[in-house]
Amino acid sequence: MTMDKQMHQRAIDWLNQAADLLRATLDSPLQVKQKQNAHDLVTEMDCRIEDYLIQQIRHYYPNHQILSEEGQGDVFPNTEGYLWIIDPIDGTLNYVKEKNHFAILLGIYYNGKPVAGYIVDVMNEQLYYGIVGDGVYLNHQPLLPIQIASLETSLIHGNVHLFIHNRYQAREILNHSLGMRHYGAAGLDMISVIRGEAALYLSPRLQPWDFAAGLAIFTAMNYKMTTPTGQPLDLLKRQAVLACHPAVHSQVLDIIQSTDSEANNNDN
Ligand code: 2AM
Ligand code: CA
Ligand code: CA
Ligand code: CA
Repeated sequence: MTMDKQMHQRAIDWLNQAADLLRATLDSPLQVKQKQNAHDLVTEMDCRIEDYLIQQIRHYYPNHQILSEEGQGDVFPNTEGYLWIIDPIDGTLNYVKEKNHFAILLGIYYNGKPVAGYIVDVMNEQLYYGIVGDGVYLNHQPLLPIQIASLETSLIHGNVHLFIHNRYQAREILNHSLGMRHYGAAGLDMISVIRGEAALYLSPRLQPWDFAAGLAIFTAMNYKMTTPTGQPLDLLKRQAVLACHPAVHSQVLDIIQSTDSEANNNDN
């Protein structure tokens, strides 16, 4: 399915409106609630951005399905027809504590296949999008990524716990690289790979709304986003994710599979 131009333009308009609202209200008092633990937060702005985007989609595309983190989308979406996957604020902890390093993520899928992905780096006013069959853009200009030659000459991105517990041979991967960086917002960590600043981003646990936008952009670029054992991602499941430049994907899979411990390596 090729991306409909009007749908693309609308998605961009809505994301820009949502990003404007987040910037304009940045210094207003914020209601913050804990979800499962002290690292897992939701604010009224997560819900307000989600509500705004969903209202627009429902108005213009009442037959499309919506999967969204804070629960205002469809309760049991499936992959039939169009599916919009939304993370209204990716990096809510950063949003609350840093007022920086957070993003709005949107992936558009048709029959389970990526059509387009959008990542707004809100405080840098940067809109990244990838259209499958077309290419990847930063603020509407074609993006020319920094070239990645090998793991040995590259930085990597990953969650600190991965390295503490050495899941997916993370320390071995790190030892092959020049070092590790991490934003704590999956969409922005994926941007580092999209820009060629890092060779890979590895996360032990991402929800569909954390990876759907990035997966569509990666697909548009012919980059690799799989589970750490190289399996395709399931759009409706929480999984471990390896987002990788194609030049290093098979080497990284080999390192991960060289582990003795099956328990450290399962994809869920
Ligand atoms: P969020 O801010 O939208 O929840 C942090 O490393 C990254 O993991 C963020 O993209 C964050 O997205 C996501 N994440 C998913 N589940 C999480 C959880 N239970 N606690 C904290 N971050 C989580
Ligand atoms: Ca969250
Ligand atoms: Ca997220
Ligand atoms: Ca979120």
